Amino acid sequence: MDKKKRFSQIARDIKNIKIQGATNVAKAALRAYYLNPAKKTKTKLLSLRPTEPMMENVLDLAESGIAKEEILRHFDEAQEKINPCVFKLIKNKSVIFTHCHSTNVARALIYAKKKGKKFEVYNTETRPLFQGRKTAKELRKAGIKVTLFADSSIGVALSKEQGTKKVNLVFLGADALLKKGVINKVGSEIIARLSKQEKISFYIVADSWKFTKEKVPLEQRSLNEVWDNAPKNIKIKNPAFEFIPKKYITGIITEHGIMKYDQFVKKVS
Ligand code: RUB
Repeated sequence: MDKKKRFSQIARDIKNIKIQGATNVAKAALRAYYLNPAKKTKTKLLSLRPTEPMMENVLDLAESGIAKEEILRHFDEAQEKINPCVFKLIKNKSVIFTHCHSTNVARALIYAKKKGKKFEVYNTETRPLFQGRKTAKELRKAGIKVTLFADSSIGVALSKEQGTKKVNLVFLGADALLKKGVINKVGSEIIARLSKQEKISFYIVADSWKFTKEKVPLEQRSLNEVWDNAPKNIKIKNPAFEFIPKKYITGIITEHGIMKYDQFVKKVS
């Protein structure tokens, strides 16, 4: 495949969420950028997922002349530092709740399992694109016990109702780390609020390169994802992300360690 075709393929896969999650999007965008390093390439890539500051941060580095391999190395190095922090927070027999699909969260949980922690995971299917199924399959393949809930069962799953166990920890990924809180998949804010109400520790697990001081737009996605061929007289909204204020966040785990949210902001500002 020539470079032009490879670029279009990656761009399509990012747009259609075949490549999803901040980490995978940033890595794929980097690969695509190096096929034709130019301003217009960068602009095109950034337009595909507007709520992804890590993609912008890595493309800025690429534009400034830093080698691809050097930038790519960061992702694994960050994850290797995140993993033991997540491990430390998990007690044996913990029930851990997560949402959507986050590479940072999934890798850390798989690491904890491999290192002998005994825990199980509750997760949501994450409509309309069902990224939760990807999480469930990945964790199950690693031998982790997983229970999948419809998004509308979040309240049941988090509040020990109808036969569910007490959730001890919530680990969510992030797309953007801002001064006053984080942006992640829709559904995250209600999970954060319920966690506070139920006194469940709520942690963000994320590479610090997702931090930005800029204003981040919230991506609105195609209405067909919610209801393909819906009757024309029904209005549909399909927001992809939402903001979680820092008051709900027990702590943030990045390659800099486990920190209070304000402490993290101070560190990276
Ligand atoms: C994915 C999502 C993930 C973050 C973090 O949304 O909200 O929680 O991107 O991911 P989408 P990671 O499926 O719309 O991209 O930990 O992989 O960087």
